[in-house]
Amino acid sequence: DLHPVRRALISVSDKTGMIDLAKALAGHGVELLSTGGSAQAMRDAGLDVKDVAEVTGFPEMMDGRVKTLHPVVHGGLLARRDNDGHVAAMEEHGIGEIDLLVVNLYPFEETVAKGADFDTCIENIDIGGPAMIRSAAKNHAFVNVVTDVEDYADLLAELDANGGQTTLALRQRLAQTAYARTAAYDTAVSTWMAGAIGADAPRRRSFAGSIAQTLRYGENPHQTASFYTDGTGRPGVATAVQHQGKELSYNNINDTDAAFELVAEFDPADSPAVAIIKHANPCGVAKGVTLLEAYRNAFDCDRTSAFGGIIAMNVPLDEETAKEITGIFTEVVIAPGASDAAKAVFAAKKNLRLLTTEGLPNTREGGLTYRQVAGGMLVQDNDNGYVGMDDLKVVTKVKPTAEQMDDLLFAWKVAKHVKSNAIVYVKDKATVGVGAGQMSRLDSALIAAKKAERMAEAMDLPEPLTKGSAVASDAFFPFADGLLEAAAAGATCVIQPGGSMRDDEVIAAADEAGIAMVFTGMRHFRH
Ligand code: 93A
Repeated sequence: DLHPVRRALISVSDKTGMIDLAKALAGHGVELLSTGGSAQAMRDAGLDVKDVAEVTGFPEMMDGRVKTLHPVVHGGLLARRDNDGHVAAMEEHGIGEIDLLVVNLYPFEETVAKGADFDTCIENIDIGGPAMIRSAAKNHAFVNVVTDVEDYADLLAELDANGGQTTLALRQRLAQTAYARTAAYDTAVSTWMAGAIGADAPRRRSFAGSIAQTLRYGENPHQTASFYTDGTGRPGVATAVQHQGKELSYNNINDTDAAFELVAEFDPADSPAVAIIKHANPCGVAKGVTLLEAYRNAFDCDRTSAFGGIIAMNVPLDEETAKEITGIFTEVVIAPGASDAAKAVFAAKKNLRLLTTEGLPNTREGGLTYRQVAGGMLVQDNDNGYVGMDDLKVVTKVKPTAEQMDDLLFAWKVAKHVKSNAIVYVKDKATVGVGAGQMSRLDSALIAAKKAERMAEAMDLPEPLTKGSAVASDAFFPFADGLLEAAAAGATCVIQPGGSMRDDEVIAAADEAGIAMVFTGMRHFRH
């Protein structure tokens, strides 16, 4: 199954490594064909190269829209070398075999990411490139198709090892990679277009991703995994710069995302905020006058769980906070920047990963989330729902004070990022108890209160910080029991969506307990 490479067509937008590749091919006696810019660059490097236009007998036309779309090119890529009819057709029409196609496409994804206008994006949709890639990949029994600069080395290694020939195994792998590339490319175009023309979001969209990293393993060591970026350029773990520390793991990436998306709910112009995440749930979130204060208050919510956590902040990391963070073991810190002094503090902690981003994600922005189920996929708008002061409806006799309102809205923002059933107690703009992921809302309320009791003991406080706290519930209380549990833990005000059949009972219970309650009219389930 070895097949020689005698003639190659090179047409690349990203010209990284192209000259070295072309020189090595010439060294194996391979004839080089190429398109405009690629041919020019090769000629400038002193290589002997023939223009595709010379072979087709047609000039590149219509601003390059038509340059390789010709039977002389596609016949040369698609003809089976072991089929007499195909060989006869080649002879009859003067078509020469093309054994190697090297193509990378117009940078459509990068053009979109740069925020280019509609017409510019359209102009950057490559047509001739994907057509050739698909032709060559179909005929991989004879033809090599290289679409990734990373594969140049493998190709050359085979040519060196086999006297200018390649194995079927390599051609198969290259063909599979090629189809993955054209599939991702078309999906990127379709996803962009859905947004550009305002198409109903979850319909007719599919995931467009490029592989960014092959991970050491998945959620568990026996699972393989990789990380894909979607080209949206959203600030976060996918676009962050890693300054130090080991490679991120699957779980690190998942938790870092949860941490940064949560902390981005808090406007840095208002005050610094910190979120500490364990297993995708927050074990402490706080605002502070300084970043250091925010970190300390977040840490005090659950000092035990914070060990080995992931920390996100909404302002650049400073030196004092960096010093404080190094006091315990932390997996990852993500921030919209870090001072040189802060980086210097972290440099001593080799295993601590520091990621910085260009700004914060906009949590109000639209987008899609995907979740696989056996045999299918669930696609929905991301939860960019927002509740402000004006959206709240006071339903109890007692009204929350301005300070309680602040804590209620803070608790509500955190609850949005806690796995359901979520109960979040907050005091003075810091979480003091988080109940996550329980099958009953009552249990979440109990667990959160219990954790607050334990922290009070550990910190020698006279009473748990849930005394006099604000509490948020991500969905309505179906019965009064969950609310009564929160009241028993000391909550004096409640925020919840409302909308239960038994709202009247729940409101009556709140009135009886003398606590204030507001309805948001919006639910924040998160599963
Ligand atoms: O505009 S196209 O869709 N029409 C074509 O016929 C065509 N053939 C190759 N784009 C086409 N290409 C693309 O040109 C290749 O995929 C590659 O990205 C680029 C290389 O152009 P140049 O060699 O002029 O830099």
